[in-house]
Amino acid sequence: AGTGPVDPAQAEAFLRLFYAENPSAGRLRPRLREVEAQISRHGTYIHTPEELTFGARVAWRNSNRCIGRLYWRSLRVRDRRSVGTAAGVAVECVRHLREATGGGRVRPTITVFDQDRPGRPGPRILNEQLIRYAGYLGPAGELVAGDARNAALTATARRLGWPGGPGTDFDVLPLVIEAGDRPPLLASIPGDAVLEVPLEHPAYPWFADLGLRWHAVPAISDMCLEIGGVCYPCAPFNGWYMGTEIGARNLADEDRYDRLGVVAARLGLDTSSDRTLWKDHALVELNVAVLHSFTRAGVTITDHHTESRRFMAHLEREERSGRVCPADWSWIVPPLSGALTPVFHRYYDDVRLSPAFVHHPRKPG
Ligand code: HEM
Ligand code: NRG
Repeated sequence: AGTGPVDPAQAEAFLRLFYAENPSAGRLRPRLREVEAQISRHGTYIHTPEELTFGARVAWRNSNRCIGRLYWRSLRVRDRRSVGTAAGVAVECVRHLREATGGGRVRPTITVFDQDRPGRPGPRILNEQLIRYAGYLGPAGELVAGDARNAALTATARRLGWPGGPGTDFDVLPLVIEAGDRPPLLASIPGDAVLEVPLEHPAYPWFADLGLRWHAVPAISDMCLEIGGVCYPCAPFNGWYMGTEIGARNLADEDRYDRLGVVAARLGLDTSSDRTLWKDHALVELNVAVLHSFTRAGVTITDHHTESRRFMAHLEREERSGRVCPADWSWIVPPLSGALTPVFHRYYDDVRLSPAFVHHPRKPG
């Protein structure tokens, strides 16, 4: 991948996989010759729309860290390979969000933009996800508001001319998009393209006063989609959330929103010692609030028990299809009640398969 020439062996391995799993696609040989010719002439080749769709779905199937892979065949693939400008990427990302959000009925979706070519990289989105909350730092580098995880991106956006948001804990950052040799483009996302859920608790009316909320759609935008040696550096994808991602990590981690303390205080828990398990208690109530609020708002979300069972079904189905299902235990096991879920009680084959989503080296800034 990258911006060097495509390795013909990787192209061939992908085409063999494509024709093996898509018997109605016709004959491998002529396509193989065509692709070899394209590579020797241009250093890269162009996937057919069918190859692209299959490649993106299999990249999901091959995501070792993802527990949500049961529905990999249903991924919607938006082929926007003709879009290579930063402004074009911005427009299509907003459309992606609207279509994928579905008014709360979240649809797993990927938009694929222009590919890397030798000496000519495709566009890139610097944001880790399409929707990210700003993290504002004070003079001593301390967090003043928002999500500390996004402090660097917030600073980058400021440097590029973003005036900053209102300064709440949940200001949505603009997209920062690179294409060609131009300086990165800042593109704000219209508010009506960002569905959010204010959090409340089914039993504690005070919970709503904490002012917590989260966005409906997790859309990872900084991973490269690699198919048959071709790298698509700009290919944002989304599914829906598993509640623990928000309740047991984003809002609970000490270097994120760090809210277990306030929740415990409002619950009246004894926080004088770790051994009272006040953190554990607060964590459960926070996760109850996340699942309850998304459900009440009509926004798709899954819980870790359901998703673990689905993943076990996925493993079985993959085995029956004669495939290994690669998985990374440390990412698959949920960060809450791990041993209560079936995915905890076994080991996995953590091999790297292709097509794949890969983290490309982050540029400084
Ligand atoms: C990671 C769930 C859809 C690709 C994860 C993680 C969870 C998850 C819980 C671990 C995240 C973390 O610990 O930070 C789900 C659910 C989905 C879904 C419930 C609902 C449909 C998708 C889709 C794709 C995908 C549609 C791609 C087409 C990935 C990848 C990772 C991942 C590449 C690893 C991200 C990284 O390395 O940072 N998923 N996922 N997932 N998922 Fe999924
Ligand atoms: N933990 C991250 C999101 C990572 C991917 N999770 C998904 N992906 N559910 C967070 O924002 O909390 N997905 O494509 O659905």
